[in-house]
Amino acid sequence: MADVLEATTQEAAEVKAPQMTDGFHLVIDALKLNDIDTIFGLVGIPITDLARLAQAEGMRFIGFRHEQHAGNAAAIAGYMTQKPGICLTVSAPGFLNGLTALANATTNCFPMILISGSSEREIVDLQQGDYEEMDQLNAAKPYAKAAYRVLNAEDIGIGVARAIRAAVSGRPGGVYLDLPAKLLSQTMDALEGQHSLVKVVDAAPRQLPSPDSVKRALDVIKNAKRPLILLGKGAAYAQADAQIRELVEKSGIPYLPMSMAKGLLPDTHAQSASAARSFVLQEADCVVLIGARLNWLLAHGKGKTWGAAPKQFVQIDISPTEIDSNVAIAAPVIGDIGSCVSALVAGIGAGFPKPSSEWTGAINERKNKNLEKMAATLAKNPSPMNFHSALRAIRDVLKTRPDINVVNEGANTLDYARSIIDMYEPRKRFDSGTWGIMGIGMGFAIGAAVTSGKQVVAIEGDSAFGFSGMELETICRYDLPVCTIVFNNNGVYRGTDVNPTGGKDVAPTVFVKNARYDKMIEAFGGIGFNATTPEELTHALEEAIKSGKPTLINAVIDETAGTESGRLTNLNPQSAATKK
Ligand code: ADP
Ligand code: TZD
Repeated sequence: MADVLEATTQEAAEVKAPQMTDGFHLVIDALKLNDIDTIFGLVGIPITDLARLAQAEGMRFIGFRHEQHAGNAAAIAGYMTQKPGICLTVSAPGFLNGLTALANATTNCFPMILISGSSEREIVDLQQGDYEEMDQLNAAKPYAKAAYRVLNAEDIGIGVARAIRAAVSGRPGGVYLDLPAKLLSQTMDALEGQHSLVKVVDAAPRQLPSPDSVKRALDVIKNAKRPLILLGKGAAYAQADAQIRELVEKSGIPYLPMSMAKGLLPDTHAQSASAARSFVLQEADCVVLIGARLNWLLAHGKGKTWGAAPKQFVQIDISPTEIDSNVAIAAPVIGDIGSCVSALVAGIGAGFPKPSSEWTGAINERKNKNLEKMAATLAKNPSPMNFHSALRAIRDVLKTRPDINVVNEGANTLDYARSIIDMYEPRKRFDSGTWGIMGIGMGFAIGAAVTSGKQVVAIEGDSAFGFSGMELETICRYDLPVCTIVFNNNGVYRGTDVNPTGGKDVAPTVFVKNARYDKMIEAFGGIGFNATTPEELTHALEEAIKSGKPTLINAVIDETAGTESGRLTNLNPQSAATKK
């Protein structure tokens, strides 16, 4: 094994010549054959040479400082492209660091493959204490859509093909592929090796909905008085943008986008009911869910959020077991979103009833009232800056650049940015998603920048930023056009809590006061800005975007401005208990 571990790329190349190949080459060849051109990862035993070889063979290897962020980059690349993003890690601890991202990808239905080197089976299974020993396959299983191990070089092609198909077909998710060190150095005849590779044909086949289910759905919609369409990130993922627009516009039904579905239709679209969200959720009598789950983000489809009006749900999803997960679904339509939405559109002829002007009028009235209220809040200029005045400045700059990718995490920073920053193009907003996870920031930003080649603006709470802040070095190393804006309010949620004992330790939510996050990026050659007013923030963001360079803006926010847990206060046991 020591020989394997110390093998250099040159040695690996020698093993290959003239008619032999090895596990290292077969893995790279299998990925390339399937049009995978980028690996996000972090090297070490036993996969350093795999990364070297990938680069030597023309793939892009983006090296990170922590595996979780490499995994998040891979996951968001998968979401953006419908091709599984690849994350490569070392054994046990590296694998576990990547596993968080794999689990998050599975939870969010993002296709990715976590490829990990692993220790020798003989030693791991007898628990004899190998270097970085761990039963990785079994550790991955509960958190992955599928998990495979390859033991023989001739099976690498099949292993990679299975992983790709599992990641992208049906409901997308995270797949684990376990590659023991010994496999990588196994040799075999080069020609046989080449023949063992598999080019996956039709990795995510279309799944047509049954005509009965389409008819049932159309009947439910037809009979509704106050219909609503709810677009989730599954709808954005499906890349059925034209069909979805046609459904919305042809039916005339008002719609609400979930956070990552913002921009699927521009947020300024006349039928968007975002500014009247609470009203439409309560008042609608028919809700057409398209690639959105009735999980906690939608209050499980019941309770106060959904009001007293009885509702019928139509749900379009590729996963049949999603149906009736929280409430009864009157009309499930199972299939891929493109096919299902097209089938619905085909059934909406000239005689199909449009929503009444009573319904759309009531929504518009509510929208206008709320927008006016919001405009008044946004127009204020408190000193120090608060979330609203800072986000107003960012909104106005981003309005001029609809092509920019937006990454967003934090508590207040996430909640306010989601509603204040309009999106105009699909798949440009990437955030904490289904788990409400902190730490996706720099990984998603790097993944989005590498995948799109375009500018990214990451709007980050100061706590949220801390989870992945070291990846600023990665951003600088690859000279990526990422502008990170840290909403610095001196702590988690806010910076004003005090230790009730009067002791030396600060309160659990408090950070170092007046930290200068902009100095961090300067350490790696990036450009830092410090902004204390909306005008300074506007100027810094404009400069940052103009430069196309790695930049970070330390946006100084009033430390009293935040609310505990942003808009999720009801999930805190303390506040829940007090409410009872
Ligand atoms: P959001 O958080 O935006 O509400 P979710 O992640 O909860 O969205 O829901 C996404 C849903 O989309 C999942 O139930 C998933 O099965 C579904 N989905 C993903 N891709 C497709 C597709 N191509 N066709 C149909 N459904 C899809
Ligand atoms: N750890 C992880 C991985 N995910 C989490 N969601 C949390 C911890 C808990 N948490 C939140 O839900 S939001 C948040 C934490 C730590 C940070 C909020 O502070 P912030 O944002 O500075 O990022 P605001 O805008 O100041 O509220």
